[in-house]
Amino acid sequence: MKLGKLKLLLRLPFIVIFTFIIIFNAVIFSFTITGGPSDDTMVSISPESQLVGPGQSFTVEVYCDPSQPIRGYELEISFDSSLIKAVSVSEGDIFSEFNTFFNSGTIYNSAGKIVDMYGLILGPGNVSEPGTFVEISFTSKSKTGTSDLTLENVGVTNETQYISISQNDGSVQVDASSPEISDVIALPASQESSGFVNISATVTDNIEVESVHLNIYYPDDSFENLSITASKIGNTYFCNRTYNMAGEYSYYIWAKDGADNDVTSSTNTFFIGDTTPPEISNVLFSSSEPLDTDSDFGWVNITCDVTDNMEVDAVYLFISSQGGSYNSLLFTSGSGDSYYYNSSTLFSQPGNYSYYILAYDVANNMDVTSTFDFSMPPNWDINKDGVANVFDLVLVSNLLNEIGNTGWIREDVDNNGEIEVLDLSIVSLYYGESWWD
Ligand SMILES: [Ca+2]
Ligand SMILES: [Ca+2]
Ligand SMILES: [Ca+2]
Ligand SMILES: [Ca+2]
Repeated sequence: MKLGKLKLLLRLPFIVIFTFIIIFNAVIFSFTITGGPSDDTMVSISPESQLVGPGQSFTVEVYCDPSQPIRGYELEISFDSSLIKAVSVSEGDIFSEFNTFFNSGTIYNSAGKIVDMYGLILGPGNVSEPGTFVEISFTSKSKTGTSDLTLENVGVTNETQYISISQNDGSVQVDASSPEISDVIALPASQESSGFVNISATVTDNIEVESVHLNIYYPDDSFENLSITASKIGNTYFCNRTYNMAGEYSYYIWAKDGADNDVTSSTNTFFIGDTTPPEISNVLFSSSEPLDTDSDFGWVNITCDVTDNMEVDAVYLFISSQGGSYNSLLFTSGSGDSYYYNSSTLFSQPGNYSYYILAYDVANNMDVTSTFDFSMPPNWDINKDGVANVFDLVLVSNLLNEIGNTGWIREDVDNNGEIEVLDLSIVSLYYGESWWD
């Protein structure tokens, strides 16, 4: 007996420690499981929640984690019949080591219920490992909403009695609405090669946008599909980058929500290429001195410089005589950036002229100058004041009998190199005439 007592004394600390460990574990265990005391067998909907699209098949399992050996179960489940409908029930794997007696129950879709699902081990045997009681196939309808999946009348037995259980219900969310895409825009819609274009779109969803892609067709018809899901500010998704290939690009946005509902925006375009107009500068007008309507003596020369970031295509001179319509004439390309129009006939008719210069680059961008005026007096209006009168005669008379190069001054009206009475006669022929208008 003494020896027995000693053994008990020696064991006492271990007994105390083990007892403490058991109590401690029980306390911890009871806090880690929600929904019931630690000795409950857990019956749960798995997955606890899921997101599906409209008309989509999905499955739900009724999962069991026994706290003691079990050998039978029964259960019902209810759901929102406006959102989903049950298709079939099949036996789970929890008793797969045994022959079973299983009843898949009865589906009442209008009431949103499946009743009389049960299963048990045929003959002796029990199970302590977790597994599924049943697997239920559902199909979603076309309405958005969340259906609870509620376990009802759940019973689990061992060999002798129903055991205490705790249940975790679940839910399924039906997302029947596709994301919406708006404000699709590329800025600028026309950009220089290698310049930045920011393509953006507002994408929203009733639940959650899962992915947004930018699809681009290049001018050579090559295609690029870029995820822009991560490039967002608020609900605006964007892609700001450069493009080198010149030409027209088309693009659209594609978006998908978490339930695989997708949507495609309309197709828009932007342009990469030369968008900078040419520049006309240094417009200069020179003419024969003196002015002369005779093309053997008179001439005009209009020059300008035209530059472009890419390439100048053509430079035009537009001329209107006496307020009439404009006629276009092509400038000649000179050295470097210079262009000129040189003519002895362009202004050989007396009158008032207006002209301006217009330049195109190869991308059809245009620059135009302001309008310039030029007056070409007839040879008989010596002082170019618009009218032939005695003062013009006096000017010729002042130089009577002087000799020079042909047409060296306006007083040599007939350009024969000598101031003569004949020159006076030509002026007097037009005496009192005005050419100004
Ligand atoms: Ca949605
Ligand atoms: Ca240009
Ligand atoms: Ca005059
Ligand atoms: Ca003369």
